[in-house]
Amino acid sequence: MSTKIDATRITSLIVSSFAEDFLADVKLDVAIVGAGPAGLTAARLVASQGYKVAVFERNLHVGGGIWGGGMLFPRLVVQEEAKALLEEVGISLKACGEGYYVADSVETVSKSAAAAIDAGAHMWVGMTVEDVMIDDQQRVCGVVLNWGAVQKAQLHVDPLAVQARVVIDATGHDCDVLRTIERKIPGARLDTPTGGVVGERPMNAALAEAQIAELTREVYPGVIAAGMAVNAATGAPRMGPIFGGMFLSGQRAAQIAAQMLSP
Ligand code: 48H
Repeated sequence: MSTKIDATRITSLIVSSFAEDFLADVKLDVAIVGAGPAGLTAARLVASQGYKVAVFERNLHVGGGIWGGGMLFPRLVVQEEAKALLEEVGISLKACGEGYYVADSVETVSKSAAAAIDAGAHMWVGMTVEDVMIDDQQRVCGVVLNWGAVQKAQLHVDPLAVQARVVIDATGHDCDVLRTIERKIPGARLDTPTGGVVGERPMNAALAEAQIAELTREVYPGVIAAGMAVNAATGAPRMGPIFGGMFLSGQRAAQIAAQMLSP
């Protein structure tokens, strides 16, 4: 039987499928903001434990800073400690000696995203987290969403809200969720050296990579910071295009989320 093409049928399939899937994600165990290496790794590892996970990404594509590699050369370097996290999703690594490995950016994005989806994580692209929801104790209990395009066009459109038991700020250099908390919750104290967003320090790749998994933690009640967002929040140095720490931080964030969710 051949398919009888009907434009209005296509329209209704798109809208009804979107509505059905989005409504299923209105109450989550974990909302992950940002689909870079830290967010995608956390998504895969939390979802694989059976938790209900969705990733919200403001761009129409996932991958964050992976695509650009180092200065637009689409390659990433990872170190020995992170090797297994890439290999377990099927990314081929070129061994370069002394514990260095090189991965292709397109393969890394594609396989990291596919593995997170296969583990059960849902991906919502083109959606910006513009605010958080808080409960009466000022704990973060969800994210407030708008279309990325609405934000870019600076339209006055009110957002929608999604409840989450844990939120992971994986927004990279911006640490957007934590900055929102600092700006909007009077007296909010983040678990950082200053109680607020410190801002990332200049490059020290060795120190940054050594610290990042350990720095990954619940920075505000209900919110874990992962990836570059941790460095920006806590005043740690940047590391340039060595990406192992991003995967390791995503893994640590998934472990912390599972501890927070376990009864
Ligand atoms: C929805 C948002 C929002 C928002 C931002 O930048 P990323 O790749 O982040 P990480 O931490 O996973 O990886 C960092 C790495 O890419 C990097 O930049 C490195 C290693 N830099 C070192 C150096 O020295 O420069 O991904 C973050 C994602 C992006 O896709 C954003 O579009 C997205 O988060 N995002 N999505 N709502 N409010 N803010």
